[in-house]
Amino acid sequence: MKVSQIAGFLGSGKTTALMKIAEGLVNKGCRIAIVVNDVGEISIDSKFVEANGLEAREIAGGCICCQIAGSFAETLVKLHEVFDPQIVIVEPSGVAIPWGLKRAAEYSEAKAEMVIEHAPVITLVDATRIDMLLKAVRRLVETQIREADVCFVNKVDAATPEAVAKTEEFIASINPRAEIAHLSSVTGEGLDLVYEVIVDRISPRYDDAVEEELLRKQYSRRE
Ligand SMILES: Nc1nc2c(ncn2[C@@H]2O[C@H](COP(=O)(O)OP(=O)(O)O)[C@@H](O)[C@H]2O)c(=O)[nH]1
Ligand SMILES: [Mg+2]
Repeated sequence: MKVSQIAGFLGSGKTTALMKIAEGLVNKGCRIAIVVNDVGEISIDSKFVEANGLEAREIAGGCICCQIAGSFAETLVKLHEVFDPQIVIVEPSGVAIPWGLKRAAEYSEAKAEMVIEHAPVITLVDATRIDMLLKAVRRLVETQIREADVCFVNKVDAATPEAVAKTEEFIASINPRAEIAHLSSVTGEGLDLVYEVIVDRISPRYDDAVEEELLRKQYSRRE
């Protein structure tokens, strides 16, 4: 089972993008599950399904959407047993750290006969609020960018070219190895790349040494 995480600060457009991505992948024939913090946020025609303690909504066309029940690993095990998705797309809480979530996902292997694979970690950065992000929650956004494989400058339909450029520069300064692209859930720009990243690419498994290095970088920078 492949786990794909879409990180980003609160309000950066994760839920909106996730729904578009799930719809697009379902149309391509993928069996998808979505895990979010709050199913109530999602307004979509759906019917509730409850199985094995997993409270979920089935969204038209073979996509299930659920809230984390118990631990994240337990939720993955239940999804595997109940729905057997090829790809689980996760919207972590706005303050989650991507590498920690990788490890949490791998814990599920001890609880069921399954192997977890990771899609590249995607981080969305809201270009329309880049000034606020840099001022108010810079450290957190830096961490999400540093741990990303692909960063999307999001809401490019509504941001000024200056804000888009500033967002790109910020991302490149924090994580020079990340691929940077544009995304808009309104116009659909960038969605094809998201599909490719999630379906065709793989990101390394959790590794203590890598996390140590990320932490070292984080805490050796200016205070
Ligand atoms: N203009 C524009 N607005 C967006 C886009 N994606 C999301 N939004 C809006 O941004 C707000 C926060 O989106 P949401 O998906 O709930 O963010 P989350 O907190 O990261 O899940 C909502 O009002 C969305 O309608 C986008 O691509 N363009
Ligand atoms: Mg959300």
